[in-house]
Amino acid sequence: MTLTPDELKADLTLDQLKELVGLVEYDASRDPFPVTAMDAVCFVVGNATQTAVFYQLALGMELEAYRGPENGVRDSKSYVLRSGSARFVFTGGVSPDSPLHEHHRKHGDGVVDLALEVPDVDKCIEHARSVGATVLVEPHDESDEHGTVRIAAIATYGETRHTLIDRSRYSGPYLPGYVERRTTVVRPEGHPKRLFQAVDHCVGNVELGRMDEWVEFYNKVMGFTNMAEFIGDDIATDYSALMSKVVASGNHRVKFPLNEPAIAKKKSQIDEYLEFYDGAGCQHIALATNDILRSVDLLRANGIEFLDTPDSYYDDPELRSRIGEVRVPIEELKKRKILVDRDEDGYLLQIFTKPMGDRPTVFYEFIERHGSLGFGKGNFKALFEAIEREQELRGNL
Ligand code: TYF
Ligand code: FE
Repeated sequence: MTLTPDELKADLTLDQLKELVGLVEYDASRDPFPVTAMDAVCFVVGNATQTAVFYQLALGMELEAYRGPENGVRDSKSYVLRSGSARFVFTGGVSPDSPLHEHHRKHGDGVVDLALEVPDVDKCIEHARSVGATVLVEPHDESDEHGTVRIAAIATYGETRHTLIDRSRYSGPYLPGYVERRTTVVRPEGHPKRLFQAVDHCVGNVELGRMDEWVEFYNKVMGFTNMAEFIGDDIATDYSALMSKVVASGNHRVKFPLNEPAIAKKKSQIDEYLEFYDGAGCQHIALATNDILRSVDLLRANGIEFLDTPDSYYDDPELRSRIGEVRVPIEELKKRKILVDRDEDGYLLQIFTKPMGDRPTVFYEFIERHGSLGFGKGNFKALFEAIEREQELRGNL
């Protein structure tokens, strides 16, 4: 297992990364579709220029690259932001007839591409095609003065895609066509370098009855394996109103939980997403931090709103005994509404934002892992109750 150039640039060590996102050993030589890491999470938004400033100010990200009319791309503006090894790209339409506006009218702000870094684009595409995947972009080279990238793309759920990128022969700020552009934001003194270090997992919401189809897609096309954590029928009807399975790349560097609505007593939060996103799409992105307390304090001060957790969650003696000792007194978590879960491998701290945009669709999770490779199964009940309280306030329950 080695670090990617992006991870090295973010001065993360392999040990730090293993702790941050929970990596496992595996035999890459038998992988039909080797994946190194997430390359970027790419969004189409209503106003990329303002979104880029918001993510710098509120989420502490650094602007790194840009492409737009000034570089000969008349139709769109794209801003590339980074925090540690996490890269987000925000694109908006410029000309009135840009197809990006059509995408935005339908879905609102959303994720269009979960781009993956792979060592061999052609091998991945050959395998994907042989098992029936839709190839959206054929493998090809793109070059500029910084070198060459090999690029292709396959379709996944909804209008989402996975671009596959081999950037081992490229040293530019992002991709050919982009120019370096640095943040003009001046951080207050004592501000930490970053509020999160890596993407931990990206969750997809798919239509009722289609979760297993998409799990099979990731198994067959991308060689991803199923992780132990899932929400089945039993839990679904009791309180979650959703079913969930998790697929992961060989070493777990890339983890994709998949949700579908369940027919329960209440309208599922997944149905609410599907209605307002107008189809399947990416629901939440979990961002790994090594200091969730500090991150949450700063994010709140920057105006980010989180889901509420009732005091009873922390006062529950069953939770207290199950959790045991964590790195801070439970009171510190209670003050900030941070959730905590423990399993056989260790524990994790996590918190969820409210939806980031106007529609009740995309949100973020912040997660600090201490050995646990899970997703906070012990918190599902408290979490889903909190989500449903918001859903009810919106009149969608
Ligand atoms: O990614 C996960 O599985 C956890 C739990 O709608 C979760 O973050 C699952 C479904 C959901 C919100 C959170
Ligand atoms: Fe999650």
